[in-house]
Amino acid sequence: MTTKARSTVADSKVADMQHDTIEINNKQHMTTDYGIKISDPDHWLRVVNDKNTGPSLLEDQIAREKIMRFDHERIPERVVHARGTGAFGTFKLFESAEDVTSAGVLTDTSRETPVFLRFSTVQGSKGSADTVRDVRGFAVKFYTSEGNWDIVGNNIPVFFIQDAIKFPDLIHSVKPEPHNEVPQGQSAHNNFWDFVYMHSETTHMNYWQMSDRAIPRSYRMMQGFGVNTYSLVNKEGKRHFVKFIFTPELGVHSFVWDEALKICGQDPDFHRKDLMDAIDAGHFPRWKFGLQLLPEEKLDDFDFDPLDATKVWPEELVPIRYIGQLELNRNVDEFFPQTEQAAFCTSHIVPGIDFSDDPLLQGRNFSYFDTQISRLGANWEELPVNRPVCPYMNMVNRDGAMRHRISKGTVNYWPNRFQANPPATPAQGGFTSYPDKPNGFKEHYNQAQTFYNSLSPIEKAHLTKAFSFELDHCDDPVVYKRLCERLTDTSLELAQAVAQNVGGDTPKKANRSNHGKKAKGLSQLEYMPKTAVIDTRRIAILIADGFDYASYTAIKEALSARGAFVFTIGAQRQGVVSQTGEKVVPDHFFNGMRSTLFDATFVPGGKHVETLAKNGVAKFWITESFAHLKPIAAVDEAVSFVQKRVGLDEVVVAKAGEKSKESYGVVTGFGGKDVLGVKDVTAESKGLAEKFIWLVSRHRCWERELDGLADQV
Ligand code: HDE
Repeated sequence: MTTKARSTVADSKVADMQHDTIEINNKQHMTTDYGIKISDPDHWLRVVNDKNTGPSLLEDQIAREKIMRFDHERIPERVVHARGTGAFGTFKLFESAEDVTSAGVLTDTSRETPVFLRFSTVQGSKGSADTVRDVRGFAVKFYTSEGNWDIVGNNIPVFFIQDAIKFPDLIHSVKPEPHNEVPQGQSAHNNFWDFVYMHSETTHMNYWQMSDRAIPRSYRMMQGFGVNTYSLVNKEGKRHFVKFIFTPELGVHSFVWDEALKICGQDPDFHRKDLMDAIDAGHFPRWKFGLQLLPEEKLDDFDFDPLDATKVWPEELVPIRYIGQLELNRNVDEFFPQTEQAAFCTSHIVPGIDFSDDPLLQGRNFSYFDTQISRLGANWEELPVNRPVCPYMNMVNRDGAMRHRISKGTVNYWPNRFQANPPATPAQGGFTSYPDKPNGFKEHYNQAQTFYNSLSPIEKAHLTKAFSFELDHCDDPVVYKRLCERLTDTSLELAQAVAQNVGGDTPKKANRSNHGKKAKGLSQLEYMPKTAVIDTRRIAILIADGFDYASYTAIKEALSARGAFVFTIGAQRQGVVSQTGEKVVPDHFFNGMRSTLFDATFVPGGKHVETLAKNGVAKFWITESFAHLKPIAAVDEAVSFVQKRVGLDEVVVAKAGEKSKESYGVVTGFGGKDVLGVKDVTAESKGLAEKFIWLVSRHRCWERELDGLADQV
């Protein structure tokens, strides 16, 4: 038995892990862990009487190994970011940054550096749902030729607190409450919002967390931010402060809230599967890798402290210089050793990269190493997924539970009489620290206001709803009333709307006036690809017996040719027969799926609409897709089916004979397969299929919500 076909991208990490990889097959007999062949894995050794009953014997060493091994299969889950998934890939540099750093990984454009990336949520346990409202982790391990370099980032560029000593308080407040271990996978509860009120420095991050960024459509459609400020040091010893940024090729896209909520139940592994499926199908997700660089002497040139992790460096002041590309191209072979045991440390840097005095980073540098020791043991860095691909040896660091590397030689200390395992000078690649000076931070609201001001109207509406949802789940009036008051520090309009929804006193005046500033790169709509990219978008085609085969095939081919993942959802999976007699075996039957799991829906013509019109799932599919702002297309007989399900005069459909009409993201037309040919797709395209593809590439039809036609989001 072999695992599913994987990409065969060759890299040094693949070669390294081969040493520890065994292929399970039907030729190798089952053995115990100490190597003897097993003849009966199914029965415990017993003393039996003539009725074949009797006690089990402790003597059975094979049964005892099996059970006791099983008893100890679990390790502690991560204290935060417990729920996650990862994949391997490659980092390529297209522009050397040697003007600012001596690090080989950022200067040698001929290299391909293997990477492992783990995505995660923060609050929930290991078995919690993927699509909760939460910050997402974005942790990258670069296996460089000079040692491992970890960027342990998030999909939001700022953090809740400024000082690492507050981290246990923050996490205790957001995790399930101590008296009843409730709620799971949510920040919507008294303790979190109580903490937020008590710490005005959380305001900026809070705005991001309540924005659509916290309900991403896919891990492949999120940005990644290193958040903390690091340093880059070049050959001449000159330092630049730096922030690391990853921007996805597919754009930054999110669910609508109702959909994210439902998927938690309908498919709790949605993001995990989405990533794996895309990689398995060869649609490798890619991110541009960028640097924001600040020469050391400019540190004091701002009206905020650049080393404060609750602040972004506005792109207008510190532009992003994109210098490389990260691609994920290989799924793991086994989850536990390659993802659960993957362990990151902010303190893992390579020469040419250094820390800054950001106190949050300084605290993290202590915490990560420490937590890995308790989660995985002292030798966690020897585990296959964690060990470097470059030669490594430290004869002082040895022993400890589960040490399995064998160091030959008679000394285990430095200095020693043999000069064995000598340290390296900087010229030989030895790491040296850059000397630093301290700083301080006070102001907490300006950038939250800039974030709010920079959002599009639709994003502002979602933010208002998100704050309202969270505070509606707080039943202690002290919590929600004080929070509504706090919102007036950033936006009176927001504070008033939220207070009305959740029952706070409506604030009459703002605590601080709005400075009116906006900044680039904060609204996620800015990252929309300019062309009609529908790569990996999940599109459903609904059919029942009597569907029009020609238009079904035409649209399926057209969408698949552009890289979409097309799924046929039929009345029954035994087979659905078209009106011209062709049989199609659907991927799923109606009740096995829900509209929430797809980005768009197409309904071909044919008599099958009579069946669709009687099927509750099919009917609700269209209604719900419309409510979730998704593109819907229908041809011929299916036009009136869709029109009825949408049921709104504002949404105008094609009249008989009309080839194509688009209204509020609903595309309709008459002419069977003849109206489904695809030429160039642009915003101006008029053809039915082209219009549909363009809409899918825009992700959602926001006009529906803005005009009040879909208020379920
Ligand atoms: Fe973490 N964080 N963190 N964090 N964090 C952990 O380390 C911690 C912070 C982040 O996929 C833990 O291995 C402190 C910021 C990610 O394995 C722990 C502070 C950012 C992951 C820890 C922070 C992060 C973690 C738990 C405040 C974004 C998952 C398990 C000073 C830049 C990594 C573990 C993975 C995990 C501590 C703040 C991101 C306990 C003390 C800021 C993506 O060590």
